[in-house]
Amino acid sequence: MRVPVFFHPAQLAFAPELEWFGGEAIAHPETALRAESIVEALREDGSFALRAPERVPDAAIRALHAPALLALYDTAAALPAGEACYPAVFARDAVTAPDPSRLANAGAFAFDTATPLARETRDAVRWSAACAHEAALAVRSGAPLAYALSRPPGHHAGRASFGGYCYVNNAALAVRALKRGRRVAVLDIDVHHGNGTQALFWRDPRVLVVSVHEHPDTCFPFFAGHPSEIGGGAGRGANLNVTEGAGCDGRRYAELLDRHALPALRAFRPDVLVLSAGLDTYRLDPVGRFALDTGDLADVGERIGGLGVPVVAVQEGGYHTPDLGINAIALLDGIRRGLTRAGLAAE
Ligand code: OKP
Ligand code: ZN
Repeated sequence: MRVPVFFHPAQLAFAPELEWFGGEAIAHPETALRAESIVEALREDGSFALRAPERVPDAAIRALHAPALLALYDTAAALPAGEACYPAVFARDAVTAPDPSRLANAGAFAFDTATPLARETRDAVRWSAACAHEAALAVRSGAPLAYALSRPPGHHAGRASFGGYCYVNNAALAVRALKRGRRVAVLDIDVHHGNGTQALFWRDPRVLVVSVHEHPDTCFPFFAGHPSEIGGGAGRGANLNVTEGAGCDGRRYAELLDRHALPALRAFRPDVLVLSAGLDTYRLDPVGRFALDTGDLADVGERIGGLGVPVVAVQEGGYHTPDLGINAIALLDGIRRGLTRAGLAAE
């Protein structure tokens, strides 16, 4: 089976230059080149069917995100070329509603200074979301595996919040496209906790969210991702955070999957899995501090495919550009092998 892959060139037009972190400006790790290098590797490989997605319906995005957040992206679309807005004022105790027609109010929606707004942001994130939406539709129509080359990433974006290079929650959009009549589980293997996804399904007992990541005591996003966060209200018990310290290698990671993440997923008996497929657990990643190698990522994929549940893989982080292509292929091939072994004709 050729794995359907969704990507749109308009995702490349947004290219933030800088990230502000801890009072310093660094070159922004979330580059357009990330996606380009994955596209190139998948093309060369030949076992992937690359396509541009259809436009994602506005209603699908509006079901997920607050109107004011989307209005803020519209406001940013009127910025002059080359200008970027970095939120710097975070009015946490404001007594009036933030005004999304004023970029000076962006700090009411942002939770960091790493995630700028520019005129190209809105369209790029819409197409990034469209990839996830379309990959979900492909799996809904029977594909055992589909891959959304989403960029910018999405798992940190909440209903009315953006941050961690994320603006629209692509994986959550895929969940919503699949949810009717199906049990959907999310597995987030990005090295950072998917706080946006966790928040969006916090009270939802019908969507299990599992995230494996570096512990928030030492890693972005710092304020969420602790093992004590298990969901709220009716959703209590439908959220699982599995954490490890910096330096976690492939062996230890496999243990975390086998002992914690996979048993929880199996017990939930999902009809479909949305995989937040971050590649920043890689040993050379400049942002993450885990130590998986390319073979480990293939092994992670095989374990996930071994669940025997169709997978919508949505790209999240991963910043060591030279190896992103081989790592994406390792993960996807691993999933394909695992699915085949589990009896889903994926190869
Ligand atoms: C986004 B995703 C780096 C500081 C951390 C924010 C990290 C966002 C990660 N020097 N900056 O989950 O890959
Ligand atoms: Zn990450």
